[in-house]
Amino acid sequence: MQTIIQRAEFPDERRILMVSDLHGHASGLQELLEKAKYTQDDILVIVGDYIEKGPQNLQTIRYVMELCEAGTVYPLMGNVDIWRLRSLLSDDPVIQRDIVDFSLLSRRWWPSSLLEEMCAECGLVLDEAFDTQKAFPLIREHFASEISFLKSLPSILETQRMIFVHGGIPHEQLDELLSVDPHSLMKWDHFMDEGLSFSKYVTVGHWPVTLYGEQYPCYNPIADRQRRIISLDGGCGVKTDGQLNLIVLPDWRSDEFEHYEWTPLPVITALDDQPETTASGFIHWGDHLVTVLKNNGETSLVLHRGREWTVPSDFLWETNGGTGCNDYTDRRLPVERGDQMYLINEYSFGCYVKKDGMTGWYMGRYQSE
Ligand SMILES: [Mn+2]
Repeated sequence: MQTIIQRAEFPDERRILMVSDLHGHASGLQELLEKAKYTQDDILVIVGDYIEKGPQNLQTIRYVMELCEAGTVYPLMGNVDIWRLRSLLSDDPVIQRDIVDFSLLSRRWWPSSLLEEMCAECGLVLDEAFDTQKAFPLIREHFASEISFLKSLPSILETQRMIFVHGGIPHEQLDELLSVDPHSLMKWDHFMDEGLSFSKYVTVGHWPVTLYGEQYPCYNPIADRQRRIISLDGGCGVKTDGQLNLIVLPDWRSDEFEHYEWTPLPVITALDDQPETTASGFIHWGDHLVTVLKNNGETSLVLHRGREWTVPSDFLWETNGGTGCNDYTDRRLPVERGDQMYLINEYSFGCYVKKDGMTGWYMGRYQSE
């Protein structure tokens, strides 16, 4: 598969909605579009990664296909999408096996996977003995329209004032990118840390924005207006406290936008005020290895970068490299009685919650919605 550049002109006075990294959350997208009162007068750009790490993989592809039929929608390809396609379309058993291994392994963390759903729909059994040489021709035939939809997706969309790409671009001479492997434009980790700036707004997904934070987890989109980069990925499906982000521009010439979020977490209402406390830091993925000093049951005392932390024991997981800790902050969020929040986890001493896109602690009483 090659880099595909699509060029379009956005008409004046039409809203532009942007979303990325759906990762199998069709109903999340649907709820977001309802929140934003999406109509067929709007333009919708979906910056890639439709599948895996969520419960509704086939449904998400089909929902996006329907949206494309009905309105002005620009879907782009993400790194997970191209990775899956390369497996499904390959005749090499080793490359084919990639999707099988992922799907079997992903049962440990996620409710479903694309291959799992494809097999269920075709009456195939997905297990260690799965024979890709036999099954793939069936799958390619049964899901011909979904596969050809994914195959058709461009790597880059360029408009008058904006460029959209799942991971990132090194510069704006886009035609020079026609010869690079499109996967490198889709899987560009830490894109905002490259120090690049652009003349058109470059909107990306892929890298959960919370990983750019230094003090505490925050999942709201980042808009760097000086360097002209907008980063959208709220880590939905990847992080327990992640969210789907939708940005709405009133018109393609606008610098300001509205933001909507969606998460499957339950909503609670605070019954007490709580003053904010400063975070003493942020343990996050990529720098998540800790040493367990003491397991006290519900919590554990761990050492991270020379500092002792008390973290809930259910944040800890075993990896090949040692013990990992999920994204964690000790910050207490500023809360006023009556505020609504999402409940991530409840402990005897307080609740780990999310409010206004930020994660932290709330130690007061609450009421469930
Ligand atoms: Mn991605």
